[in-house]
Amino acid sequence: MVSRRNFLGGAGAVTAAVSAAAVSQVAMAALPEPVLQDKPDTMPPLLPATGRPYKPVVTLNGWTLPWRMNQGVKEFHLVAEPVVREMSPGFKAHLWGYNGQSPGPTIEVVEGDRVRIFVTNKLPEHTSIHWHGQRLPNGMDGVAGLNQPAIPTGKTFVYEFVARRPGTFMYHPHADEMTQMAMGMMGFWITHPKAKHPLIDEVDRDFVFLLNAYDIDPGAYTPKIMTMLDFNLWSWNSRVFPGIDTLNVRKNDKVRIRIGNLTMTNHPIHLHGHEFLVTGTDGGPTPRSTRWYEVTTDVAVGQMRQIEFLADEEGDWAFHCHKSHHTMNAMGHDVPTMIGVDHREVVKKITKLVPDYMVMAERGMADMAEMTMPLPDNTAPMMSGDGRFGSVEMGGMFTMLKVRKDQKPGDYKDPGWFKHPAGTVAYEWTGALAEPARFKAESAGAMPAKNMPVQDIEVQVRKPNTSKGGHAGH
Ligand SMILES: [Cu+2]
Repeated sequence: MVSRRNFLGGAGAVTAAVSAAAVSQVAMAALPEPVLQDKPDTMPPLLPATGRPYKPVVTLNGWTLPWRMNQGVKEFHLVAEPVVREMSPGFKAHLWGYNGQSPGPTIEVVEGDRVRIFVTNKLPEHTSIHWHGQRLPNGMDGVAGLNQPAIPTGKTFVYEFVARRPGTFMYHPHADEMTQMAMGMMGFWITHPKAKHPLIDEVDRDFVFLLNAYDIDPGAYTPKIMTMLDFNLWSWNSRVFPGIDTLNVRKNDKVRIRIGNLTMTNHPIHLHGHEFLVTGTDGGPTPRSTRWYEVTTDVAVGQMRQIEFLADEEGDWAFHCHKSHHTMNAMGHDVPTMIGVDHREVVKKITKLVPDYMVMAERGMADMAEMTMPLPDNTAPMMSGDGRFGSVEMGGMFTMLKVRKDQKPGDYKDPGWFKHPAGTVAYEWTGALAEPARFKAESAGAMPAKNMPVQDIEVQVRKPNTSKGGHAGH
């Protein structure tokens, strides 16, 4: 749950000693109390108690930062600090983040709000925050050395600007950026429209999450910050499947999902069972004439894509990155493809030398999901997660959209597995199998093959193995 921690040391004692009337003045002159989150749960939407009204978003496995109003200014307090993030059940990573978590909390404001953000640096090195996509004074843009001096360890800087245009933005350091983003420092920023906007529709559910990636060796806790492409943990809001919460909606809800990419490669995000429109980018809402239906949209590096659809098909629908290596968790991928290789003779020989020798993946990799081979401590299984019918054989950037007609409006709880109506699940054919017709058709082509070899040639396919432990080039 959200907790409050006093970073000001003796300030609490000071305010207790002065009169009640003076307390609020003293408190308003001080920093807003930083609010911290110690759990990776998806928190319910934070309804605005002060300031102008808006319909809040829900951050997947995250939360929205509370604020205080100070003479018409919306004040937030971000604390950059080392955090322990549970990336999936049983797997904790030592990251850097904001206010107890990585990513940091989502900041939600309204178009036209004057915003003041206090940033306290509790990291072992300097930092800064860049407000990706915002219109603001140049000196508030957060590039250390260019727009401001970096925030030294132990110091607090203040950013202040008016949220000029509605949209979806991100925040992240612009000081030792490679290290600090590889360690998980990032967050989302939503500026809601101040009035009905011709290009921004009202929706029933509004989800947000960031795409991020880490390279953490199995059994280790801290990301390797020098990695450029060979990441082994592909995460949404610093969570990997089965640690990513499901997106639970009511049938016929209009749903918006805002996805920002702060990894170093692109991610084609794919939704099953529905078609969506891309209704916004970091640049703002897209003109209606530019919208067309998709089931996959590529979110490139440093981009935000906002998708919208009508959730009118009940069920548990997969929602994932379409790069198949991004729906797996850490493992050495330095494994040659063994599909179709008959190991029986060679295994007999090897077992004489290495009694424990185990053949991996000669029928594919599906066995890996059920393999009981012990993993090092603090390691997410490469692919796991049980569905209603068995292992889903996934990891990384994968979760589900759960559409239910009896989900209550505003209820974000997981409804459990979908109960399929009778006769609507793929089933085994148990009748006689007819001989495939294609053999008879083969020679009847309009363009008969010429110069074919007299004998059939058999080819053994073996995937090239270009790097050590590699996701090279992904
Ligand atoms: Cu991906």
